Amino acid sequence: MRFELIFFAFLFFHPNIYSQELTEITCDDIKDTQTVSTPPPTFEIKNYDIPENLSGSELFDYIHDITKAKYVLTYSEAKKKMFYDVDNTVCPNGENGVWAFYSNICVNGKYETGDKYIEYTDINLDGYIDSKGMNTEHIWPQSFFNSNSPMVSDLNHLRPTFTTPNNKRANLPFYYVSNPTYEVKSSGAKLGNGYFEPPDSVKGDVARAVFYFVARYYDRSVTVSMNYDNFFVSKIKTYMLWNQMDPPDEKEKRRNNLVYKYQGNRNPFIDNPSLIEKIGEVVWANKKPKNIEESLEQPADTTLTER
Ligand SMILES: [Ca+2]
Repeated sequence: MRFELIFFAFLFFHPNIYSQELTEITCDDIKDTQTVSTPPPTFEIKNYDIPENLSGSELFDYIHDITKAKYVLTYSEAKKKMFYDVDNTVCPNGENGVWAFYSNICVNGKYETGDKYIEYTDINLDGYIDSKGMNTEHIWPQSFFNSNSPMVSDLNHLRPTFTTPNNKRANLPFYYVSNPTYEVKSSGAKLGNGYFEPPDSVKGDVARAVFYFVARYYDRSVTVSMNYDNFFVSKIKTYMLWNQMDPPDEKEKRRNNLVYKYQGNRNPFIDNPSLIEKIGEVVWANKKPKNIEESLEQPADTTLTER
């Protein structure tokens, strides 16, 4: 008893204890947001002011620089923001809900976790009932960057999907599929021939997210155990076409603003899709991620030139 009293008196009157704690919280805030209990900051929603005269490589570099996030959410925070706000809009019945990205189906609700947006019957007509609801799709697959931060939590390339379409897509490149082995009949998403074809409703969204990812992260290790040529370079023309075929709709523009609110960055190709053309196919093909440049120097590696 006496010992406890002395101990609490020590805690109460010892100024160093308090200052030390305060210092630790400040450090954690900078290096690891996961341990901080204070809510993440939010930013006043703004658009980028991109000089009209920029094009090609200069425009690519400019976009690379301006799209750096002002705040990196933890992966768990990012998922909460996505399900509760960023991708939580209005369903056709006028109530809140989340659109399953590859299924083009809206599931009512306002929850922070995907498992609450349950598929009770096979509403997306893919032959499976996703009783575990939705999870988080990384348009640029996590395995290509070892689930590292900041890529893993960057809402610009995250989307809510039913669990089965997400599993089926796995880490496949996006491209047209002619003889599908799996199909989401509610939307037209398909799997086959080593590719995943997103539905027409989000082909442009996929293309703009991929172009954003390359511009933002080409200087990071984002091509681990993958064929960059098959995944991106040989698909640039197709992605450019998808960008034109499926221009940004209100949902995509709204989410772009909300991403800015939470991360302090946005996808400029959603604000102005013509920037993709202005950078140009050749520049997109030549701005290869760092580890690709390194592996290209090894003459034995032939997989990179495979089409
Ligand atoms: Ca289903």
